[in-house]
Amino acid sequence: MSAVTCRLSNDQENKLLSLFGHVRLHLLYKASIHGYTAAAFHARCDRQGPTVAVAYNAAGFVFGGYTSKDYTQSGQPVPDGEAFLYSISAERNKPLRVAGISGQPAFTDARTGPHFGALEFLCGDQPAVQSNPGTGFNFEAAEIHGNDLVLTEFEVYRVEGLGNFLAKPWRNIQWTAENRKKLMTSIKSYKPDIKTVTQARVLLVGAVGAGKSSFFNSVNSAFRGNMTCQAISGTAGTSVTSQYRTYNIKLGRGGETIPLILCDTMGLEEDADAGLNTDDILNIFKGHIKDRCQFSPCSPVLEDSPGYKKHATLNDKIHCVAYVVDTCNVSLLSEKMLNKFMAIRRKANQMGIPQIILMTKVDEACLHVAEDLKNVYRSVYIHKKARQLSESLGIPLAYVLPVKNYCEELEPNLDTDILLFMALEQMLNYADSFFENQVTDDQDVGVQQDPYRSNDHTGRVVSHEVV
Ligand SMILES: Nc1nc2c(ncn2[C@@H]2O[C@H](COP(=O)(O)OP(=O)(O)O)[C@@H](O)[C@H]2O)c(=O)[nH]1
Ligand SMILES: [Mg+2]
Repeated sequence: MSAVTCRLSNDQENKLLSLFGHVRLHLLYKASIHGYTAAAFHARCDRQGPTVAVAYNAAGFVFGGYTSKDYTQSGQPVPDGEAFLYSISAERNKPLRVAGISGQPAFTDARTGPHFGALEFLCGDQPAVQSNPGTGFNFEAAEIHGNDLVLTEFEVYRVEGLGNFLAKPWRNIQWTAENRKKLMTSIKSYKPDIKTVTQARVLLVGAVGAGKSSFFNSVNSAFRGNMTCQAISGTAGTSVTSQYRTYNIKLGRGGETIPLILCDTMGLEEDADAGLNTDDILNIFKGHIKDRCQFSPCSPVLEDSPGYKKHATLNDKIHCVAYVVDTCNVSLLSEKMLNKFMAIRRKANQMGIPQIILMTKVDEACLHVAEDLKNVYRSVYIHKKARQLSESLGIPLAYVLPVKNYCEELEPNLDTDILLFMALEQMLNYADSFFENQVTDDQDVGVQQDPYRSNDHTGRVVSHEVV
């Protein structure tokens, strides 16, 4: 028997697919082959999961209904918030999509053809549709089917791969040039809440190869508008970075710096005597480690070492910690590595330093994100990894920020910049919480607030949960 082919033209199929995102359509039933009967439809379409019915008429309309629920012939009305009716025509660039009337069932799961209230297909086992706008769905009949209720074909497809995407993104991002500009301006104009502090200092902590150095390079590139590679990044198994580096980010070549310093450490490694030492971390937090100080995994930097800064001010302290984790490795984080993170977390908590998670390499972790970075907050996989990380480190999901670093690109691009800038903006918000705590602490011990307050407070409002 020859294979049953679908009737959809390429243009119609693309328009239909655009209603779902990243899915495949699998033809289950074709009335001209299997029969224009409810029995033939149910024989092929019951218990198939999400399906879309596709009707064709001589007026050139392709229209129908989607439901995420099974057909089972239960005789019951079925509520389905995801169900919709649609119509595609050559004149419209975009398909028309009609959502269900709130509180009304999406369809009746009877022994009839697909029965979406307002549209009932295969009525009386005939190639016909009954149209009752206002029952379950509201629409202009002429817009949906051009008032031609005779079907020239009727098909039902299983909608596959919906699980790869969330119904709603877990963060709403404006992927626009305006938003990029807004974020950039907000970061550039940031002023710490304390007069004596000029820049917020953010420490990047994470395993070797997590993407710490690349994050700085990427942010720097995003601000400059061309690719930079000031921090050495690479794929060597053990830490490529063995120096403590504090990086200023410049607005263009030779331009002014933004009010945020990224501090890049040697990577954490599993073994107790390898990678960044936790004693060194404490000194970094307190502002005692100078730029370019050489670390050694076996011996922490001592007070008389040349890289040690005895008199550290609030300016030198770390104001926010970002744990950098490779999204592909979230499930592979060993207990030893988690213990190292937790030891650092305890110290940061004691010092009241806000902490966030940077999830890097989202492009490597999920194919849909590799295809289009805008899928980052819609990918089920990325969401799962973010939740997993949030649980293992005990940091709320709101503090998890997915990013993609620049690695192969020759020029910055809008979507990548937006994610990078969003991460920076959050870092600044959380650094503000640190400054606010300093002021409160000082007030608690009777120090006047005024000398510490910046005259030019940005009025940023943050909800910082004490971790
Ligand atoms: N595809 C992809 N590769 C990345 C990303 N971030 C870093 N890398 C690569 O991962 C490797 C390690 O990065 P690096 O910044 O040196 O890690 P570090 O040890 O934490 O400083 C480098 O080869 C980078 O090019 C990312 O977001 N996406
Ligand atoms: Mg590095």
